[in-house]
Amino acid sequence: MSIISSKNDEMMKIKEGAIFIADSHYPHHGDAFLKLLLAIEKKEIKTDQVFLMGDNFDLLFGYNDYIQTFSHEVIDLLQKLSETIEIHYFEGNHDFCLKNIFTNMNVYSRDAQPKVFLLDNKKVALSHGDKYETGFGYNLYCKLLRHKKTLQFLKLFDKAIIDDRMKKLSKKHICHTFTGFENRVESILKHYEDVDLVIEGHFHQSKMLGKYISLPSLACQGKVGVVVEGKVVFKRL
Ligand SMILES: [Mn+2]
Repeated sequence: MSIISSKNDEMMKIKEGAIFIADSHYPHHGDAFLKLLLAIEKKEIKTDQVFLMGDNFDLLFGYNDYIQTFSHEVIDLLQKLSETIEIHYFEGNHDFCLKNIFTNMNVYSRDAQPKVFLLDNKKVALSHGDKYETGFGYNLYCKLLRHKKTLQFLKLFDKAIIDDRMKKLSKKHICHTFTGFENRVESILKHYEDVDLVIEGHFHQSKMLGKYISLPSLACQGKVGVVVEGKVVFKRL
């Protein structure tokens, strides 16, 4: 399996105090994301490494200036923070094609996920969480939608369409308990037999099931993942 092939010494490390921020769905579902980033900027919260695990924006993609106007405060702040802090951006299904917006970060498209990091000597696979067990239709949709030329030329995201999409997203209920989540986790974990830990967002469940960590959604649970003494814990910061 390709994700496992890289040697341990080539892998990037997850640092003590690293913060995992997932599914903030900014700007529609509260401003916890903005507040958290401001606290990091003011060094009220100290960290050297931030993992943005996807869907931190309710809708954001590259090659389109208009979409950035909804979230410019947070985009500016992230660009600034990325000059002094190591930031890894795992694109989600609401935020993608971001390499040109966040040029100082390590940005991982859905195709580049999962990415395996080391936490002490443990192999940890990181991804947004919509990579496996999603079905053919979803995969095709993702491929098309994330294509630069689609975004540029299909006019799928003209101003009126973006306005309509933003309005619909702002009314969407995003915090649900996933019934049968254990079964979904079990099938996801079949893709990860050779890693020690899997960390994903996307599901908004805030649960640890064996070696699977379903991160809290900052919008739903108001928490993030933090590495404390080599372990990921969920915290309200
Ligand atoms: Mn998602």
